[in-house]
Amino acid sequence: MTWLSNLLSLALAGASITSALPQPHEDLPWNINNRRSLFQKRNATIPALTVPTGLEACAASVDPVVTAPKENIFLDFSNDEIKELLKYIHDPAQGLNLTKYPDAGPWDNHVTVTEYIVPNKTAAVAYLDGCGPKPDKYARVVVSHGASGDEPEAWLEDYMVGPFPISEKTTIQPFTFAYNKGSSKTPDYAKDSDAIRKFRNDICASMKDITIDLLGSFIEGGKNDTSSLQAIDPMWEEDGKIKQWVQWRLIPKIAHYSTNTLLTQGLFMKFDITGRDPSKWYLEAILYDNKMYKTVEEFREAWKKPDFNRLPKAKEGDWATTKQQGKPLPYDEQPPPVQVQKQKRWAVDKKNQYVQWMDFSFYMGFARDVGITLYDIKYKGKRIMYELGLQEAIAHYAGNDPKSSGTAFLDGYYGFGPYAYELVKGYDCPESSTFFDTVLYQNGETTTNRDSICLFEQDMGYTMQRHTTGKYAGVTKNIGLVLRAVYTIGNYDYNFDYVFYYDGSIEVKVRASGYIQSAYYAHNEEYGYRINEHSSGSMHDHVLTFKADLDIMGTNNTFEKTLIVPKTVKYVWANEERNTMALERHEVLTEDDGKINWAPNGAGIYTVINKDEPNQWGEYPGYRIMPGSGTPVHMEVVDSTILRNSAAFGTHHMYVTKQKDTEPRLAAAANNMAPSEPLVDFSKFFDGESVAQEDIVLWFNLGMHHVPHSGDLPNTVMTTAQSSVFFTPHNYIDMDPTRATNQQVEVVLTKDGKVDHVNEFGKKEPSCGISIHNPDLSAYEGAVSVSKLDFLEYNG
Ligand SMILES: *[C@@H]1O[C@H](CO)[C@@H](O)[C@H](O)[C@H]1NC(C)=O
Ligand SMILES: *[C@@H]1O[C@H](CO)[C@@H](O)[C@H](O)[C@H]1NC(C)=O
Ligand SMILES: *[C@@H]1O[C@H](CO)[C@@H](O)[C@H](O)[C@H]1NC(C)=O
Ligand SMILES: *[C@@H]1O[C@H](CO)[C@@H](O)[C@H](O)[C@H]1NC(C)=O
Ligand SMILES: *[C@@H]1O[C@H](CO)[C@@H](O)[C@H](O)[C@H]1NC(C)=O
Ligand SMILES: [Cu+2]
Repeated sequence: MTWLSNLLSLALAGASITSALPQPHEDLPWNINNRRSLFQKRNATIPALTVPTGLEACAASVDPVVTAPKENIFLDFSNDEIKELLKYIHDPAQGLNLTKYPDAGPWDNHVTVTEYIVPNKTAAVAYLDGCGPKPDKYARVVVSHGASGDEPEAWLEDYMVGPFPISEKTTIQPFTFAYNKGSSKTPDYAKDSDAIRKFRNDICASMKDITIDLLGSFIEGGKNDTSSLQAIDPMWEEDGKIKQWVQWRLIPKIAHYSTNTLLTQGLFMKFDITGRDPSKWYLEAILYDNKMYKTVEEFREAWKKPDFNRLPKAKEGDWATTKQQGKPLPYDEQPPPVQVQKQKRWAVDKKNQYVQWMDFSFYMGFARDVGITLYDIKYKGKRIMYELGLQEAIAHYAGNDPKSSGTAFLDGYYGFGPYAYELVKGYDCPESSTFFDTVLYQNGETTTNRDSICLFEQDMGYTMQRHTTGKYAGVTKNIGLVLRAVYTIGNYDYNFDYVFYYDGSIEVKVRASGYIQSAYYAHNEEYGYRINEHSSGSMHDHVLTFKADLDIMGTNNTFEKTLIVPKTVKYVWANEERNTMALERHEVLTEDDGKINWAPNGAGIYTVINKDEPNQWGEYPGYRIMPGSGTPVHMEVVDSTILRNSAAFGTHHMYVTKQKDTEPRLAAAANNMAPSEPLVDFSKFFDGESVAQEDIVLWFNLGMHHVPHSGDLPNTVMTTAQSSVFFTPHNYIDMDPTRATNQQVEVVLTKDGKVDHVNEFGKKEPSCGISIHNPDLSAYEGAVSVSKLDFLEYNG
């Protein structure tokens, strides 16, 4: 028997252990070795617990279902529609001159993203509210153009294809309505990445003797390479030329751990890779120990001199792996509390990805660039938000070296959607969650991530409300509904939660984990803590921008700032002035005042209200946005030299603009390729329009100033790497809506302090036991990609 082999019987509510019945359990492949050796080392024994009386195993329960009031018009295409689309655009008659993705080289055109275009709000709302037809379906198709040999650069171009299904009415047009650049074309510097890699590798190979001496590693471009090059991101433009700085990094060797971002080395190289002709590319500089060399020869001359200063070599080690290590913790091998739930209390329409919980309902959408978006969020039957979701995520680094100083990821370029991997049951989400698959289409393939979104109820771990006197004790549980996805973009893992509460609040929360992108320590003292022999923590800002299109009792809304200000007042009843405080109400009237920072000292209330619908006391009903966990941040870098015109949403904590069908998103994936000339420049959203009693959109930032310390090794931990805001009803309902819940108790006392009676408010008793065990993860799978280009094979 191992400690894994417990079959515990748990009461249904509150997860309190009522019995434990040891049972043999199949060995699980995933953690048994570590855990069992720990167990054996400590010679712990599990006391045999007795079977309780009166609790029977739960019968299978039926999950609540609901039928979405309308078909979900925010869902991506089906497999069949994507096949139809691919076939249509690959048809030579359409003139796109496409080569099937797997066969396409850098000098061919091929399709990258094929994605459903979410309908315009105007059309969508008319449909949802029952006064309009189902909106026409259109696709966004991104083509990587490499075939036109006389162009100076390869380029990406977005097209709008529709309506669907394909008919004579279907056209292919440039997709420009949502791009305020006025064009949907962007240079595609990634097109020649193979040639660039070869070009760089050859130069690295020519200095193998030097790198083996200084770094203990080399690059030749073969399987045996012990280092790799990590380039700045995005691409760097200097006087119209394209420059690329790269940093050397050790290739990890220890097991499966992706430790490479911790294995940074102190050698940097700069290449000019302007244009598409590799014979015109050249090495421009080598940087080692903060000294620049123009050529390999110059570097070699310096290296040969006896006084050449050698910096410490980067070394891999267990410190960089996330495996279990360190002294075991007391009693820690015993099973911790786990969350179990027998009867789901939320209803789902799986086909329509529609959810209903307590007084909330919403639809889900899922996109390549931004992952999950929620649509048509209703509370007590009324829409409070038309749309809520991520827009873009910046990770802006700083450093004395050209790699840290040249890196500011715009993660939408890589996309969140493709990296929503299967969630690990019992760890990422309770096993009793409702899981959803996500599907998306790029490069002619369907990628399915099974069980990559989870939905579950949770005891929030603190009470929603309570009060005690000598006469009674009244306490209400705080149960929330959590919608969760985790996106692992390269080295970093972002956990996104949308949490719904009994009091009508919605929390939007991001937590981060994964490997930091470290810097080589030398000369970086001002840009991070030294966290081991060769690494600096490399300071950076995470700024994740969201869109919240609130509609409070209709679309005519106003953003109000109510400041709490010190004030000196002479009251009629007082003899002298007194220093006190008061409220100061400001309405944001135009977009000119639409860039907003949280007031210092938290002395501000920020609400979206409807002035046409005052309540019985003359106050305007609204939803308030307020900071939750973490410190609210915007980008600390001003006018980023890296991001140029692509980060106008990082300058403040939040923004208010007028809703427009032409401004559905504040960024575009390809902005990363041309930061000075982005497809969408958010600053252009501000053109002085009225936002007083108009359909307004709130864009807000979550994030953190991340200055990694030794505790970020090997991975950042989520306790402190988190940030959230709440949206909460504000004069929106007459009283606290949590009073309606059954999940409260009232202990009423007699005059002499004895229990007179206990009010249970119609709660059901736990009536059966649930077995708990460590989750069986043997069926866990990564992303599964299936080609949708089969038809091209038949066509030859
Ligand atoms: C655990 O048990 C083994 C075998 O009974 C014994 O040799 C060993 O000393 C024990 N270890 C501890 C830490 O008690
Ligand atoms: C179509 O693309 C191929 C490369 O895939 C290229 O050789 C050819 O010139 C292109 N045709 C036209 C008309 O642009
Ligand atoms: C959405 O609205 C814009 C602006 O009115 C229009 O150009 C575009 O065609 C509409 N999109 C769809 C999918 O109908
Ligand atoms: C890699 O190293 C092995 C063993 O030293 C050698 O046989 C092989 O040729 C090397 N491969 C390359 C591509 O250099
Ligand atoms: C919104 O306000 C405008 C005037 O600013 C008015 O014409 C329109 O009818 C209002 N819409 C609603 C839904 O009340
Ligand atoms: Cu970070």
